[in-house]
Amino acid sequence: MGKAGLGTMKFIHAADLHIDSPLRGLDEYPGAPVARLRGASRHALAALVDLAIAEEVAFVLLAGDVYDGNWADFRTGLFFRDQMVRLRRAGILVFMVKGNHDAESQIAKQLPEVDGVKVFSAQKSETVDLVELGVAIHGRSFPNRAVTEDLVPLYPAPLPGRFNIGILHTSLNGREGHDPYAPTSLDVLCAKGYDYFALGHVHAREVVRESAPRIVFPGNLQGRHAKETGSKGCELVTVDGGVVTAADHVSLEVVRWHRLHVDASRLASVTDLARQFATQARALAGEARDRLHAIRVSVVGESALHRLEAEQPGSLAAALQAATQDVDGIDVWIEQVRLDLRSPFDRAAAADQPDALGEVVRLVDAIGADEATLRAWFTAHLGEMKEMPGALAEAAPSALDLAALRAYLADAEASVLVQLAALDSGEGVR
Ligand SMILES: [Mn+2]
Repeated sequence: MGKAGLGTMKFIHAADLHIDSPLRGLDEYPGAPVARLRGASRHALAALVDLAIAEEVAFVLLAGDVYDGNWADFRTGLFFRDQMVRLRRAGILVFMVKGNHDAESQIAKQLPEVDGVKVFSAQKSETVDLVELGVAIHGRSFPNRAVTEDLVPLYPAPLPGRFNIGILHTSLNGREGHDPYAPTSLDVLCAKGYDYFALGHVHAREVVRESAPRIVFPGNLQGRHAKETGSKGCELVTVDGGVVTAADHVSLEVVRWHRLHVDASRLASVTDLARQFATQARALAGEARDRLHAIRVSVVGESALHRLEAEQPGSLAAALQAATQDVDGIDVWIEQVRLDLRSPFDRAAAADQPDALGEVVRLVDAIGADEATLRAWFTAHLGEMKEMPGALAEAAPSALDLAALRAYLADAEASVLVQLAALDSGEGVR
């Protein structure tokens, strides 16, 4: 497998930068660190360039979707160009293809080319032979957004005696949540005779094949929302004698997204909740203390907190917000709080009682008996509700999943039970 006489070199492989991705909906989150979130894709690219210079890599591969779409104005392109100039000054080459988001037809604005930055043609596949490095790089850009054919058979044959790299924007044989562009298969890639496939398009990092050839989706450089969680960055690859001898993910994101579940079943107060959250947030951040941690929190379980929230809506979100004040040395922003709580309550015993409480429980059981009954009831009664939970107000009941409907039903039951309890204790709801 080795190619005798080839020395040691390093390169970087990244994809899906989505620079200046619009991050819609941020305005709906009061207190969101909007500037940090909006600037994150740029700062991550600057960090990539810093890494390339520090590691003295020979070249950087960018496998598509550098841009999210046509630039709102020239500043997006000028920022990227400036980073490319930094690489050129350090003697580092760049090879890139255009993906579906930044396909030739998508980007109307133009800027002058940068020496040392090769953008592969959208009309035909091409090869760049780097004789001194013993590397051949093959690539092709997307001419338009929806490339439906397999591009790999159109890629050139490997050059003998070279470390052959293919840069390709592709959904491979299909990846959940990603449009099926330039589909291909592992067999087709393996049969090509290359040494490394630098893929792009899929935002979650995936080593599709370890070696011969090594095939990798590096994931995006910076997560854009709470569904793109965890460490994001690039691949730093070392090749020695024509063989990959080291290949590591390097974390470059400046905002790291998380989804955090807090089990509230043993929590009885807002202080308990804040302490539990702080412990989990510290564990999530780990050693990555130099960046913003954006967290979507779910508080779940059968808990006394359910009644507390029913009595004083907003208490739990405020407790979590307070907890971020207590987490020293870690920058935490809570993007959203989702509650899926039930009150501890002996429902079976209550259902047997001939009182108002028993009647409520029996009614809720009847409504929730099966999915059809539950959906029919929600559809019939939505119009009568004056104060609907946020998500219910926006969504049609047919679009909500069963778990969500059951959670709303449980919430409704808890609210009624709280009011009944208040009547009992003489604090009647007037
Ligand atoms: Mn893409």
